[in-house]
This record gives sequence, structure tokens and C-alpha cells, in this order.
Amino acid sequence: MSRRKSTIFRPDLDDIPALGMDAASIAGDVKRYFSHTLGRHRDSSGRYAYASLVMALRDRLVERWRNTRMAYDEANSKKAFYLSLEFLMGRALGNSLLNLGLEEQATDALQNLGTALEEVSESERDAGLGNGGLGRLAACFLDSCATLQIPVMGYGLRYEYGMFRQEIDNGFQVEAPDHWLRDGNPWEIERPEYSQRVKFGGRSEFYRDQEGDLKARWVDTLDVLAVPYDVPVPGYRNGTVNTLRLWKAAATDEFDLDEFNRGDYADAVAMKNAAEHITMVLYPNDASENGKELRLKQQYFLASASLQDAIRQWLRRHEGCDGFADKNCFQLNDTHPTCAVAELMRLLLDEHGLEWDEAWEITSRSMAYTNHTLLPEALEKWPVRMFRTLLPRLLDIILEINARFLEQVSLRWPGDTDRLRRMSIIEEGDEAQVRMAYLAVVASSSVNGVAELHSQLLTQHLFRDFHDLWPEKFNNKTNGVTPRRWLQWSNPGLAALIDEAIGEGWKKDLAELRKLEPLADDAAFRARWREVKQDNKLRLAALVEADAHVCFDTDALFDVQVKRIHEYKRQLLNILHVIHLYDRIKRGDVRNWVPRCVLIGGKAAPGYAMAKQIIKLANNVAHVVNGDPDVDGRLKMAFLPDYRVTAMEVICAGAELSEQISTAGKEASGTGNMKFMMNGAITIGTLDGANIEIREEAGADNFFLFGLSAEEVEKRRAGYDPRAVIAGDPELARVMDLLAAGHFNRFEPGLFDDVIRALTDHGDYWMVLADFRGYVEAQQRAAEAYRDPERWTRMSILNTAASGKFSSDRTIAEYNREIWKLPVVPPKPSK
Ligand code: 26Q
Repeated sequence: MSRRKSTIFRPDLDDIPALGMDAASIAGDVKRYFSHTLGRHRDSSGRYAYASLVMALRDRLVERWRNTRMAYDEANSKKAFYLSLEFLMGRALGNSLLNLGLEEQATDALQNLGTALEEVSESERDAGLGNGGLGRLAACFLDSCATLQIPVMGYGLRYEYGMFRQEIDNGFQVEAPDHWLRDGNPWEIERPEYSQRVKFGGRSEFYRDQEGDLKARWVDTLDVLAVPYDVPVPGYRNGTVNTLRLWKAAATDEFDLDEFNRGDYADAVAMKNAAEHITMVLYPNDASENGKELRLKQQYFLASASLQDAIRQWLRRHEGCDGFADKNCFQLNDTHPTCAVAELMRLLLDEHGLEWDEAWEITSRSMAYTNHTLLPEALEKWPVRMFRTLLPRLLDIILEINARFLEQVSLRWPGDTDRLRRMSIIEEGDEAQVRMAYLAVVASSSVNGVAELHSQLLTQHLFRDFHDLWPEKFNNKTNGVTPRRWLQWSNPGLAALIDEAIGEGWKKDLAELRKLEPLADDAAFRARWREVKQDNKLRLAALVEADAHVCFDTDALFDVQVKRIHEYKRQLLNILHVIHLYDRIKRGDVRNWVPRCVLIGGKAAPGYAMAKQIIKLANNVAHVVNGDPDVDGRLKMAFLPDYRVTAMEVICAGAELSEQISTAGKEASGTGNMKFMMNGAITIGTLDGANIEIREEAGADNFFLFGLSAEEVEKRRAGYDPRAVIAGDPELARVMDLLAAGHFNRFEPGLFDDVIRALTDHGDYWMVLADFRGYVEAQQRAAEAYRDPERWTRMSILNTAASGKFSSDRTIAEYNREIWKLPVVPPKPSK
């Protein structure tokens, strides 16, 4: 087949006039998209109005996208790539309007067209391409990189199905598929011209090249095509638009040619299907789903497509790979994309002809690794056997990396075989495993944790041996969240009050919030602060009413815990406290009672039985408490179904007490804690993760501290007897008796036996009972503080004022200063 060589279509785009940023121009474009592009003349669903508005905005983003790309090209500067299996973006419309500064114009435009922006916005589905903290962190980081105008690109997977929708049926979690792309995604632009081939299976073949050097190639593979979809990431009112590039798996053309021609039509279609399965679904597991072959395929698929794409970009302007590490940096979001280490080696060795030492120099200088967990069950290990069948050439390379690494260790510690065994990237045993975290550490020039305590614990425990060898690699980058989404967008009332008090500088420099401190002593300001919180509590109460069918009284203390359900996060401790309050009411111990509404929300991994029981328990306790007339408005409890980014935007603004009660030493950082703090909630928490830094910033007086420290937790384990704790605390004993008596499962006998047993017979690993008394006392201090609204408001203002450190702008500035070293590159001005 001969194809006619075609000309390159490259019209001059510079003479296209810039699009109008006024309401009339936007309205005109929305109308044209609606009628001419979508072919509609009416819309009762809101979907087409939404799609039309997004297309009008996307045009305006595309202009800035091009200006940004041209500036990056011209600067020819270093770039960073954020590799993540998760990007929990949530909705994009409000954020784009905010960052482009088009909120008012869009509101007017839609009003003139006979609809309301708020209503149209409700048509947007959350992009739920993540589980929780780690995925949302990636999204906040992209916002900050664009706002700081640094050349960072996100690489991820375009899952057809995102995080499952959580429905609650008779108190039980039921998972429903999240087919978020069903109605199309008007934000993305498909770029088939940048598709990449990713290899699977086959075998390594060794051969001599023309110089007689031994070389390897990966042959007899089954290839899958990676097709990129680009999503614009606008900076805050600065003309920059960065890129999130998401890969979709597609079958290669060979399937059509080879299989179809042989007549195996059904087999061929099945193969095609298998290829496309790779990006079908996000694994809904925030601890680990070890050993699932499809998950390893996803991880390699992301790593390979992204690296090939980065190298393609590089080779557009450079002859060989010299200098690649000076201009490219790959930040690994946990170990999930760690195949990138071996894949970059493979590409440099097999495809670009480098020697091992040159390839290793480039790889180890360009990789950086962020760890997000200390929990042993969450540390990724993959069976060597699985690597051998799925990624044989990668396994060769990993074994070679390990052999050379262990050589280095044995030179430093001669004869220390135990250390060699401990540090090996390969864990020996019945089934040999690849320790992905060790591979990441060995191959990276930077290894960081996500809060001070977490980073310290990493060097003292998990990576102790590696810290002995390479102390200079290890550093901390305390997490942050973007104040645009998590304060300005989610809490317009508070944002306006802050603007009025201290100006707008905080939006780009959150440390300026400190200027609010003196206003904590201003009674008139406090009154306005309370009014705003009251409004936000109304909005939150409406959400709880609509989705949980529980009526919250906005004069009560709003006590909130939303996050993934996990034993270490101790939602159980919160529930035990609710039972305790209920018990006090039943006993008539209600002097000076402070009415309280307790909200819990979060998803359980579908296979995590204990987490699912905790959800059921929360629902049952809520049912009993809310239905008991003796409670008489003193206590309400609700479990909010389907906790997600869009729900948090309402929740963080309306919360007053932020529950951050993990077993000390187990929560790497937390980021919800930061969102609550920014919005003036006061934390009740343990000395864990970023709570420690939150307390340092806010001051001990403005934080309700309780519980064992990380060190105390580990010391206490020896000889810990939860039954003795129960025996020594009559109020706790009553709570456990109510549970054991089946008071919350009267028609469902035995339902909570596993929960009870975990706390008693099985030794209460998460130290729930050990911290119960301290927690109850801290809750009493919180209630006491709440009884004095002036005091509470003061504390609330001081929390917001102290939250500047927790802007992801600060975090990203640190990543950039200490790891990436990228210049600030403003976009080219439009012609
Ligand atoms: C691994 C292998 C197979 C399948 C799934 C996974 C998997 C997926 C997601 C493992 C872990 C995660 C997510 C972890 C996570 O969200 N960690 C949180 O990261 C936040 C951002 O740094 C921290 O604030 C939290 O403390 C931490 O728990």
C-alpha cells in the first residue's frame, strides 16, 4: 500500500482575534455551540446548556494553553512530570470560572439566556479518578503548579469508571458504577497523534550489535496503544494553562490485520477488549490490592506511555539523551508508578543504545519518590513470577539494578548478610516479591514523606537502612491544599469577609491570612464571622437533609469526620463517643449540655469487611439516636452517603469541629484536616501526621489534643489489655455493654460481633479503647469552648489565620526549590 505524502496543514493562527471575556461574547458563543454544534433548540436536562458553556470556556482556555506552551517551548527550560495513578479533580467548571476570573460574566451570560449558572453547574459529574488523599493531593498540586507558572505536566490514566458511587441500603454500603464519561467529557481534547505503544508479555532476546556489544530487546510482545487525552489546568488569573495528560488504552491495528484476516473474528474482538480493559476502572482501594495482574498492567501502562511521551518531547529538540536528566524530572506519587524506573532504563538501553552506567545516571538523577504511607499492608510488592510473564524485560533490569545495588551495600558493610537480605529489592520467600518502595528509593535522588512526623518515621523505620546509606536523599514536604478551591470557591462568604478585612493578597500568598489575627479580638468582626459560618451550616444542613434524610439544627455544634473508612482513622472512636453521649442523655447526665450534630462520611474499599461494618454501625447508631425521643435535640447523627470532592466543598465550609483522630503514627499527613482549618473549624486530634504542624501553627490553645503519641502507642503495645481498660472506666464499660447487648442491632443479631471482638478478644490493634478516655475529655473541652460563642469564634478565626502554611502553593514552592528546580515561565502575551 502506498500512501500519498500529504502536506502539513499549518495555518497562521496568530491572526485569530482573542475571544471576548465579557458576558455578551460568552453568551454568543454558548448560543452557537448549543444550536450549531450540539444541534439543540431546547434543553430541559441542563446537560446541553452545561456542555455549551464548557465549550465556550474551553476555547478561552485553549488560547492561553497555546500561549503557555509557546512560552515553555521558547524557554526550553527544565520540566517536571507528576506521575500518578490518581487525579481526583472533582468538578472543573466552577474552578475554571474562578481561575479565569469569569464568574460574573458567565453568571450574566446564562441569565441573559434564561438559565442560572448554579443550576447548569449541577450537570457536571465529579471527575472521581482517585480514592482519597493521594489523588486529591495530585489535583491540588496541579492547581498550584499552574498558579506558580512552572512547567509541570500531570500524567495519569483516563479510567472509564472512576471511584464507585456509594449508596446506603438499610445502613449497608452498596457500590454503584461511576460511568462518568457516559455523556461525554467536554473538557478533554483527544490527541491520537501522540499515541504510544506499550508492550506486554513476550520475552527478552539478547544479541550482538554491529560493534559486537551485547544488547537486549523485548520481543514477541502483545502491544497496547496508549491514546492521550489532554485536560487544561488553568492557573489563578495569570494566563497560564498547564496540562493533565490522561492515557486511554486501545487495541493496536495489528489486532485487526492479524487476527481478523485469519478469521478468528470473535477471538480478535476478545483480544481487543482485553487491551481496552486496562484503563476501564480505578481500583477502589486506598490501602492495597496486592497481586492483581490488571493493576500491575495499569501501573506499567502509565509509566511506559508517559516516559515515551516525555522522551518524544525531548527528541523533538535534542539529538541524543545527553543532558536529559538536567531538563527532566519525574515525581512518583507513591510507588504506584515505580515501573517508570525500570522502564526508563529499558528505553535508554534497548531503544536509545545507551550503556548501563549512562542510563543509570540519567534515571537516578531524574526520578524522585514521594511516600504516602507507613502501613505495612499498603506497601506494594509484586510477585517476581508476575513480572516474569507480564514484563520480562523489566524484570531483567530490576534484577540487575538490585545486583549492582547490593554490591554497593556489601562494599559499605562487608559481611553484613542480614543487612543485604533486609535491603534487597527482591524479598525472598515461598514466593519471591519485588519491593516497589525499595526500588523507588534506590533509583531516586529524592525521597520524601508528606508531613514532618511521617518523614521522620520513614528514616527511623521503613527506610532506616537506606537512610544510613544515603541520608542526603531524604526530605520532608508537608502536604497542602489549594486555597482557591478549598476556601475561595467552597466558602465565598468567608472569602468576601476576608477580602474586606485584609485585601485579596491571601489568594496567592496564604501566609497573609495571619493579618486576621488581631481581628480575633474585634467583637464586630467576630459577629460577622459567626454569621458566615451560620450561612454555611445551613447549606451543609440542607445537604445532610437531602442525602442522609437527617435534620441538623444549625444552632448545634457541627462535629464532622469525612475521609475513607479505615480502622486506623478510627471512625469507631467517634461512634463510641456518640454512644457515650447517648448513654449520658439516657442517664439524665445533661447539665450544661451542648447540642451536637455528628456527621460521618466516607467510602469503604469493597473488600474491606471491617470498614463496611463500621459504616453499618454508624448508620444504626444514627437511627437509634435520632429516633429516641429522650434525646430531644441534644444529639443528632448522620452518615452522609457518597462522600466526594463536591460534597467536601459544602462540608468544609459548614464544619465547626474537625475530627482528626487517627492512631498516632499511622496517618501520613491528612489533607482534610487542612481544608477544615482554613474554613475556621477547630481540630480535635491526635499528634499524628500534619495535625502536629496544624497545632504548632494554630497554637495549643486553639486545638483539642488528646491521645497517645506515636512513640507511646508502640511502647504501650507490650502488655496492652483492652479489657483492663474497659474494666477501669465505668463509662466506657457502659458503652461496650450497650454494643454487646445488641442495642444498635436489635433485629440483626450478631451483626457487630466482629467489631466488638476486634476491640476486645483481638487486642484492639488501633488503640481505640486506650484513647477513649482522653478523647471524651477533649470532646468535653470542645463542648465547653462552644458554650462560649465569643471564645469559640476567636479560636475559629485564629485557626483560619494560622492556616497559611497549608497552602499547596507553599508545598509546591518547596518541591520546586529543593527537587525540581524549574524556572517561573509566564505565558507569551497574545498577539
Ligand atoms: C495500591 C496497590 C493496588 C491498588 C491500590 C493501591 C493504593 C491506592 C491508593 C494504595 C494507596 C492509595 C492511596 C493512599 C492515600 O491516599 N494516602 C494518603 O495520602 C495523603 C496525601 O499524601 C495523606 O494525606 C494521607 O495521610 C494518606 O493516607
